[in-house]
Amino acid sequence: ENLRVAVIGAGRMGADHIQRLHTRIHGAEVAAVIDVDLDRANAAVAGIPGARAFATPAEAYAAELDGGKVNAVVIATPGFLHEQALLEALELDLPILCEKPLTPDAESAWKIVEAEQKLGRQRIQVGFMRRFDAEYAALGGLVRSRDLGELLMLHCRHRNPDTPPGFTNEMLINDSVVHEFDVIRYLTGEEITSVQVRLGKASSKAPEGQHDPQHVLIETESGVLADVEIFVNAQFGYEVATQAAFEGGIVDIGGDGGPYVRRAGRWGGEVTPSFIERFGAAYDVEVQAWADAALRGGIGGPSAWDGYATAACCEAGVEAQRTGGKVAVVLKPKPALYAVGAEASG
Ligand code: ISE
Repeated sequence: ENLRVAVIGAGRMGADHIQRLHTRIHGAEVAAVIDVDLDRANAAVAGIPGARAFATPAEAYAAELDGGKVNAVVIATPGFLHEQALLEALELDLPILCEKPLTPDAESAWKIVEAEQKLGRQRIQVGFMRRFDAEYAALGGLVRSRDLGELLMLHCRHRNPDTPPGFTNEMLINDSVVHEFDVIRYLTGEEITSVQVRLGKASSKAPEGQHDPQHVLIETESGVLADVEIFVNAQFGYEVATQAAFEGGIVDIGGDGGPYVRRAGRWGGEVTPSFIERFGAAYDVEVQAWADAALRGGIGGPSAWDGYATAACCEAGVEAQRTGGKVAVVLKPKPALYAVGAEASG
């Protein structure tokens, strides 16, 4: 039996996942698309046989669709809307792929962890797709192999061309650096213990209310330091790259690839335009891993615990943005449900 997926939110990420599920993912099909903007939901299901548009998740869950009821959910609404959608889907015991962030703060994320514990099994996979990027996965393997000795430092560059309307100063942390929080935890296998933010010279290209770029300093349990340049109005294009310093060598990942062209007295190549292209292949692997695991009743990647831990980092990061201080990240004890990792964590 296939997964009959309801996709909640038909914005940029939702529309991308809908096409992915429809054209590239095995064992899953788009059964319903939910958006408060029903026109947008209708546009997203056009061309997908049997898929129907709804204005609310409750209507989609109640509907008798071709092949039966919805039996899995992808949540791709803005982060502040995730909590309610997650609780509703957990109530129905559906497998869930939730775009990042799980929720925007630690308290609401913990509520989700508690609801999942009550259910007694892991149903939520969080959309931290970088773990499924071939180069990040290879770097993770290198850390675990100890081939280059201990990992000591990470230098992360996270640059976006510009920001959509409504992108606040806090979202530099909650929506963008949240990926570094997750990937640093993934690479080191450790929790993050503190976050510090320095605001330097600001770009005049940043919209009102945003201080851009920012420099974020992150420390893990064993003392690995990671610095992040978060620069979300960098104009030139999209870049997510990391340099890792080990005891025995230096590793770079995430540089632009593709054809290197020499022509008419000039050399060059194409800059990646956005995260959709940069992480397209990673999203495919991520969603396939989720679908495969969901069909077996599990999750295939980062868990609600990862969503909670990164939410706690974000909260510390936003406080650090405001105060300029070094803010400790304090986590509640990890529940036994999350002691065993996902069957494949990317
Ligand atoms: C966006 O929501 C993403 O998830 C992208 O990966 C990130 O680069 C961007 O900064 C976020 O706004």
